[in-house]
Amino acid sequence: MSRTDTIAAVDVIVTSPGRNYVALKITTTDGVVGWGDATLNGRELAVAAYLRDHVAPLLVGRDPARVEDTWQFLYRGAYWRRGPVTMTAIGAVDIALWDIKGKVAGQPVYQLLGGAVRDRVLSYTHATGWDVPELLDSVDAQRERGFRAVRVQTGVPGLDTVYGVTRGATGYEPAGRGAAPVVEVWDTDAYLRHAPGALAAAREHVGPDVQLLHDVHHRLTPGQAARLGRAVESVDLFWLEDVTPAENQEVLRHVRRHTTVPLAIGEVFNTIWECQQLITEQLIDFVRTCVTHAGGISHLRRIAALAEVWQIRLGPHGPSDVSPVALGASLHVGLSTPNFAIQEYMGYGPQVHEVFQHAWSYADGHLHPGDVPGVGVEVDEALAARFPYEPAYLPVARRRDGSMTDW
Ligand code: KDG
Ligand code: MG
Repeated sequence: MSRTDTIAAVDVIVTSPGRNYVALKITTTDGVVGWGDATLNGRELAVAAYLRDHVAPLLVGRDPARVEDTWQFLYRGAYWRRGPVTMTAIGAVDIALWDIKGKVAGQPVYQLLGGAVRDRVLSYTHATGWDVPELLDSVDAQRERGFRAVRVQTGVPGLDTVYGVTRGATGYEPAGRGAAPVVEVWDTDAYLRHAPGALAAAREHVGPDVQLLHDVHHRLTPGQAARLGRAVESVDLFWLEDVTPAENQEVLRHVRRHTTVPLAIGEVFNTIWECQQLITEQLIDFVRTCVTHAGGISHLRRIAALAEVWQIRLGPHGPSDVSPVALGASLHVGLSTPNFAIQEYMGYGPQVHEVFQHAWSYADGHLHPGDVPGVGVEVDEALAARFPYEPAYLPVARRRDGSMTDW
């Protein structure tokens, strides 16, 4: 890169190869292209507009090498702090600029972050079954694919729809295509009666050597969460995720007082400031912040550094709505960050792999970001254009009495 190299163009690409993604393309005057992920599930177009209308005009003419200064400029310069739309937009720019920096240096991003501290990144995937026998089959199938860590979710007797499970299907995709969200009926008591037994059955089935995880998806009060934690202690979970909505983080103290089950929280957090209390009061064991939604590689590294002081580890969000660009970026952090524990890897449909050509790879329960310069994910723009945006929303949840609850 010449010393006069500047950002020449910033383009936002919205594509739907099976599900919606927003990709950010930054091109320098030397012709180097960096890719970022700006996908915010169910609110994709808000981030696309934020980037197109408010960020792109500010980036043109800037020095692409100034990654941290650009982060500070977009964060402090907006005046309005935090929030998923802003932080996802900043995250996309940050990932794209790290991609450019790596390509200019001829190095994979993890080398610029200090080099590898491990040979590969442990990953977990999803097992899903409407009932326990179906779940156990699904766990077996994921173990055959080499996974040593598996998230287990089942249907709940009496409920027709449950987070993490699709009746009669092997895969699960949370976002539903259509002009409005699907309404799911939720019953916490039915869930609490069923979940401990299903998790115990999974443990009995796999024996001690497989890591099992479970996502409660923000559904419980602190008292219910404490009871569930106690009830599943013998299952020896790797983590129990999002037991409460965690907006009021104080309530996690109650959960901690009653159970030693490892807690993971943070996939909906956007900055270090939402993580701060949970980390410094040791209310969780794993931070789930995602490289896209929490301000990119630069900010995820900051969260990791704070967490390291408190012996808390990272287990970033990685469902299908976190694009292959973001997964690649997360893996560069994973390979180079000592307190990175595990990467969620839900996997993608075949069209996604065609649109997003990636150097990262999966083998034997682990992921590796690859050794090409930059982040290592390129978007096939011509192919992406063949999959236009389709309205899609995450479901909403109502209790049996019709009142809204957390999905
Ligand atoms: O967009 C929301 C989904 O990504 C989320 O529901 C998935 O909770 C999730 C997980 O842990 O993967
Ligand atoms: Mg989750």
